[in-house]
Amino acid sequence: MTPTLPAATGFLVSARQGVGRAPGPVFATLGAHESTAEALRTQTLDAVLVHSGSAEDAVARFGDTALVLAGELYNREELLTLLPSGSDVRTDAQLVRALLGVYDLHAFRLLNGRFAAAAALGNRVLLATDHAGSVPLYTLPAPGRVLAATEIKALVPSTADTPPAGRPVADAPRVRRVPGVHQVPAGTVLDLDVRTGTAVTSRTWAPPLSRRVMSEAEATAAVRTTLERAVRARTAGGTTPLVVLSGGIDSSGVAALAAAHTRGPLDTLSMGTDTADEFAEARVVAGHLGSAHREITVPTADLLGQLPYAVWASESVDPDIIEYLLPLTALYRALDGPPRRILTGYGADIPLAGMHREDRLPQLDTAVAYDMATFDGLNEMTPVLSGIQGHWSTHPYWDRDVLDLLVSLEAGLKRRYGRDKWVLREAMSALLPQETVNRPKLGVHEGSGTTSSFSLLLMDAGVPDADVHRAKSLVVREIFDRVVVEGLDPAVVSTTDAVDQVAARLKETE
Ligand code: IOT
Ligand code: MG
Repeated sequence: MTPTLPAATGFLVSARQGVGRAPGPVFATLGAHESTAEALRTQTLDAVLVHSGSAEDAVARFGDTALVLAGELYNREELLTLLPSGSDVRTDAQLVRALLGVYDLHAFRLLNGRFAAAAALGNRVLLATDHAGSVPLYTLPAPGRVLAATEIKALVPSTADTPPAGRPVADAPRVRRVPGVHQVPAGTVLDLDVRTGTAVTSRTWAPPLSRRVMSEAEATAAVRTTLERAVRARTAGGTTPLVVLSGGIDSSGVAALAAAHTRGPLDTLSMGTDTADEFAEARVVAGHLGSAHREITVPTADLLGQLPYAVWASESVDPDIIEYLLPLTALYRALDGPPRRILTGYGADIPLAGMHREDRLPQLDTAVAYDMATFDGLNEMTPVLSGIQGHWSTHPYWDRDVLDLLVSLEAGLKRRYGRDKWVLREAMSALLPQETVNRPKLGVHEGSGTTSSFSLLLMDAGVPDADVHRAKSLVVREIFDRVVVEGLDPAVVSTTDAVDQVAARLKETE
């Protein structure tokens, strides 16, 4: 049974040996805060959970082990078969805790989910991400005290609370301008000793490097079945999901599969701006599926004004990623009302090389290999994006099983008969109108006019054409320093001020 939201959508934990105080919780994720303290034999685990009503379900305690989990699992049933029958396991946190008892940190190799976890056992602290690092996790480890949180801003020291000197963590990248803070990589467990603050890193997942040869029929059937299972795992239960629908094959495929698992009509939502939209294409799909469909139009000036919210939520400094996330941020912020479970088509273009508009197979597979080797740390899948409005998002194409399958298909199945994402289009062709199945790719940054209007804003401020991309990067960093490092409210940070500053700085250095 999948509730609307997971038990917790974020956390700040402090594991320590002696006495001390945990820092005050600062999150962009909206929700009630609940504090818990678990006193173990040799350490205390303090946690602040962001939750929507059942915080206790996100904590599991047994003997000398305590675990907190933000997010959810998608392979509960198969995991339960690994435990003795009659095991007292009701929540995902209890399930992971029980698996830790059997497999220790190797339990994390078994999970298909969207989560970040922190566990205290003996003198150890385990910090774990899902295979994709889709719920970002950060740590500030020091001798005697390990801090960890799902948002960087929760680990930025306030002036009242001078941090202990952080320990370097091998293989975990440092966070820009926040001393001592590291990001836990995707598909990784950090095994820290709370006495010394030192960490040993174990990878629990890696993108497939090999490619599988399959017949057309075999490949399309596998894609259909695996994706169907991923959508079902994300929609089981009583709540009607909301699919954010562009009318492209990725989100339309998710919507079609979700409609099949939803009692009553599915909810779908599209956004556009005053300069561009894909409303007509999305309407075709909504009409075909009989969904309760809504359209939201965001004026372009408003859209660009929300850049500080996109950076605040994603804590990403990659300008291309921010351009994909900005229209989605605006969409989620406009989604008033009770918390929703949101399904997206995000991420399909990465294993299928949909962004590359590439006809040649060697180049296509180079793009897949490159993108799978570089996604970590970009935070494009973060749940905080919709979390700032109290919603929970999940991305079926980055389900562990779907991703493993899509990445590993030989390139000729991804590009075939002159069509991009062929195997996905073919797998979905019975469920969608032919015009949707055949529609060429249009990125969200293009369909909403985000890329061009952001460029225009910079050029109007005097940035020469050739410097626009670099200027975007500087603007995003400038905003990151305000809303993440300094902790300013995004409502008081202005995109145009950041643009003007960057334009002036570029002029000086000419
Ligand atoms: P795109 O594939 O256009 O959009 C991602 C998802 O956002 C869609 O599947 C849909 O669920 C939602 N969406 C997009 N446009 C709208 C809209 N107008 N209204 C409502 N919902 C919408 C960028 C991209 O092209 O997004 N994302 C790529 C890959 C990123 C590259 N990252 C990387 N190399 N690490 C993707 O695969 O999604
Ligand atoms: Mg897409």
